[in-house]
Amino acid sequence: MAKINKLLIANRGEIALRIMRTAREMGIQTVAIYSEADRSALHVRYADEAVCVGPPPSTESYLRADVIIDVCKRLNVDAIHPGYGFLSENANFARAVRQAGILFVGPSPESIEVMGSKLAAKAAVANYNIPMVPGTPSAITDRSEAKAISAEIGYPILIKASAGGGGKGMRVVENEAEFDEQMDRAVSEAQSAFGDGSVFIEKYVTSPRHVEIQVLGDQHGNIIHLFERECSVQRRHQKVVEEAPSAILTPEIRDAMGRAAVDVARACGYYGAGTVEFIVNDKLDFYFLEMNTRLQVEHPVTEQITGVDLVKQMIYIAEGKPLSIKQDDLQIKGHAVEVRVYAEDPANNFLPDVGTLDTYIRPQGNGVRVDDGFEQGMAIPIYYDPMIAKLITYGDSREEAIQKMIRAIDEYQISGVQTTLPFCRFVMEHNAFRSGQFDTGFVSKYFTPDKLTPEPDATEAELAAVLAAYLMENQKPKTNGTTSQVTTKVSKWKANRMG
Ligand code: MV4
Repeated sequence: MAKINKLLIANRGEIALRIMRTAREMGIQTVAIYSEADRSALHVRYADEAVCVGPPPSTESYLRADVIIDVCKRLNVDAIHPGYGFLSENANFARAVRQAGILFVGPSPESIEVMGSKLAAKAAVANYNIPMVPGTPSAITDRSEAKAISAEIGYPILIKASAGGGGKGMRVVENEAEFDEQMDRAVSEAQSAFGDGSVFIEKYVTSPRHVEIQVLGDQHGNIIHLFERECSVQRRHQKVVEEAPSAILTPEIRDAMGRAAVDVARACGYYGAGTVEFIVNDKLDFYFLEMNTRLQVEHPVTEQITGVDLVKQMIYIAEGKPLSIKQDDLQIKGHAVEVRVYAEDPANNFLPDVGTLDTYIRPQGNGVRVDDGFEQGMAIPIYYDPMIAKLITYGDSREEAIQKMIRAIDEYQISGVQTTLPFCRFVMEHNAFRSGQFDTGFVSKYFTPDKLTPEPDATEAELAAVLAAYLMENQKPKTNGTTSQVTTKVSKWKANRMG
């Protein structure tokens, strides 16, 4: 069994820090890589060693597989954690890492490859009785055949790119008259975006919920699931709010989805942390869509409700250890909600608003977790994803987690850039969200910029502070000789501490 003594994190920002924190707890040395835009980033300062791998554009730095592997050889790195995005789902990278004799903290290149193709994934799970949306099992080659199948399953249908993901290369077809035009678009989009024009057809499930199951597999064939995350609050395929558990699943459906997810993982010989994505319709029928072969942005909500450190498990798995957690050991405790804080202006069509964090004060207190990679005074680079932070709250119940979230959002102080915090507050306050009765159409159905409650401006806040100070002053007990004893008497311990 391998022992990882030194880990390189091939990523930046909050996830690089998140991974390094666990590595440090495990006594593992950490190596950061960074681009010229990230010289003073927190992940660079946190690491035991840090190496600049190139200019700001990620194609010249965070995506330079060759440079990163060279750094590993030079610094005697045992393993690479890719985080999410960048090289995390690149089978060729995972293969090159393996060939260089370095451990990849993630699945095998073969699993990444199979799940990277929607059609290969469908083929892989074909023998496992996994519920799938009716459609074509392979790439469309014959249009008249495809039209016949579409007529049979019934319009509307979806044309999806096999190499696609996250909604890219997807086309809704309402009726047969639109078929050819949408087909041409889908194929050319898929060809130019992924270099692979293969597309397939699925019945269009209207207003679905997005529910995903976290799985962990070891290299000995043991696979467990860590329940679901509800990710239906999205805008343009960008998740905004995630929670665990889902407000709508019954224990029976949760169990069935969990078992289906484990089967999906088993079908591709999966090891590491992975996420099996399902859509759920209004009758709570669920269908397998795709598997993400990485640690996901929203993993903290699963950690909060299970008490499992997913990064720690990933590292053990990469070392070849058998899973120490059994399915029956796991239990959902409490409820967690995550909101993504982006440097985007929700009042202006979520336009990225990069700039400097003139004020940056995190919320604190019981049940609040902030995963971020910034400090006050730092600039948000234009080259990367504009996510500033993930704000996660945890409570005994969904209601408590939501109340904590509203409190935490109100405590968060950010100036210098517009953020999605007011939008997240809108979601938390909304009846549809509160009741749990929402789907992937939530944002387009309910949100318009006029729904944002304006944040108190500076003059208002100052006025409030002055007023508060005045009121406090007038509430102080009148001092006299008899009470002075109470305030001046200091214990020996405290006096010593105060030096
Ligand atoms: C679907 C669907 C409806 N019917 N497939 C979008 C992202 C990609 N992972 C799959 N997606 C969808 N596939 C069928 N057969 C609706 C979506 C979809 C969606 C899925 C999850 C979360 C948000 C979504 C937003 C729009 C469409």
